[in-house]
Amino acid sequence: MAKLFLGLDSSTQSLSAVVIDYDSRKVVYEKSLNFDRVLPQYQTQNGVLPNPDPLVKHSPPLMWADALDLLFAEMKEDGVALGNLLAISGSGQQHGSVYFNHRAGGALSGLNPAKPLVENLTGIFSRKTSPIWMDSSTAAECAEIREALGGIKATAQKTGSDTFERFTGPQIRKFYKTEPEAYAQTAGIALVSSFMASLLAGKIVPIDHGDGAGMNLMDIKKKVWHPDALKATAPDLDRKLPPLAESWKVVGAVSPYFVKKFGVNPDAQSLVWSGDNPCSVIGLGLIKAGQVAVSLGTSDTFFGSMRSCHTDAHGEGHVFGSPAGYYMTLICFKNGSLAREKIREQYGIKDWNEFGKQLASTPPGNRGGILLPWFDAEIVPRVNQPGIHRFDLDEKDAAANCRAVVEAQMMAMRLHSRWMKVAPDRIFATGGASQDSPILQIMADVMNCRVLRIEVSKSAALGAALRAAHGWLVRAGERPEWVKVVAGFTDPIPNSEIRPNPKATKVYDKLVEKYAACERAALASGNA
Ligand code: XUL
Repeated sequence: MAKLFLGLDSSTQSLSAVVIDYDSRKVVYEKSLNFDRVLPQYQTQNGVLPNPDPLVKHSPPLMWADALDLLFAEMKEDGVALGNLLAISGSGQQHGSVYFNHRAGGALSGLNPAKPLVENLTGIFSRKTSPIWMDSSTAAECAEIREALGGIKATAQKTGSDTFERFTGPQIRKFYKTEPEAYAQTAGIALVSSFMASLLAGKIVPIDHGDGAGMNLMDIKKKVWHPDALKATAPDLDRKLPPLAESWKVVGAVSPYFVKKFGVNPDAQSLVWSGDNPCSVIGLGLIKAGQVAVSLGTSDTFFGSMRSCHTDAHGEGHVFGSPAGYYMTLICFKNGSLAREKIREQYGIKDWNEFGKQLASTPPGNRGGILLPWFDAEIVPRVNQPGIHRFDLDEKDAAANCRAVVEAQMMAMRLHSRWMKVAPDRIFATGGASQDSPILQIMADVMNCRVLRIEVSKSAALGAALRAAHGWLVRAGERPEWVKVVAGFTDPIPNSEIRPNPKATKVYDKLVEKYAACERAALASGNA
């Protein structure tokens, strides 16, 4: 019988499923439900509730539960062999939190398949809506927690990251400060990932080390709740948080609700879920320490796996637990495609092919011309005031400006990933702009590293399915090697390797120092 594993991904805008056939190394089913489209009654826009305050971004947790019911109904209707599933795990948008009252445990263990899931959950929340990762309304709480923990460097050393507005600890503190009664009635706090896992398991389940690290509450080295961080955040937090667990922990059989209602295998094992980025690390095959991927999307993210835990003293990057056992890092550059597109539009360049030709017509190093493309407020480096800065660069020179935007992005990656102390032997490039070889050539030259393209759709859901397979094998007493678990599912595109050009690399070894000085000058000028 085929060994089937299900991976789910509860993201900001949708809930997705990927089913893998482990022995034939194939994805046999994929489906995505868009919240706004299939559940319009929750009135979300791109999965988020409208709010007059632009800094506040919440979503309804009942909508995520409703989507789970719908997705299982669709899988059944589509003929997915749910009765043969061996294990299920999932991935959740990171940082978002769900607040339960004392009725939650009983409701979860007694889920009635004759009723919709949401009806079963009526009256179990002490807070109706969940703040999500897009929320940036907790600047005051970030400052308070950071100060109590001893500043940026100490906060990062203790919890893996400096305090960030979207991280769960500052969000919990804001809830405690603004709604103290509702906070007092909160018996349990879950992340999106552990909330969804609790629905599937029919009980409150642990938070894994991958997603737990995105809270400013977990001791990143010991992987237990950090007493100083709990104290700095809100009272009685140790009683409200679930335990932490390894990402491969099996929490029990799937709830009878899913067995009776949709015909899921009663022996199917339910695992803890993890965050979408830790799951993507697996879904992109980054299982060896030192492996790095760059996703060139709306924003550019640089993430990879790291054997021992180094944190960023400047507080720009994050360290999370990797589901493969070590650590993973994540650096998010907001001005990714956004900045590339703005430059392309500004110079009237019709498409990316043409943009690539402009890059090829200019020399590596751009004759010393530098652009800081902070069209939007930037996360790394922290830039609150958007602005474009040019150094030794003629604004009228279209080709030089095209090269400058890409070189700046790659040099920012090189500079701001130094703290990771990881020298990758190859970088996997994914996301829309990874189709463009001239962009990848600049990446290879600046980073002095081979670049390979990898195209995995739904990398978080695939990562979750692979985690389900791994956890099931561990439970069966096997010692599955991650390299073997991901083999065949996460291979780079054949013949996509781009090698660094040694001459160009030499140019960038020097230019990156000039770039760093330009960043410092722009930040010091107060315009940034
Ligand atoms: C990571 C982060 C986002 C969310 C998106 O820190 O905030 O990538 O996980 O789902």
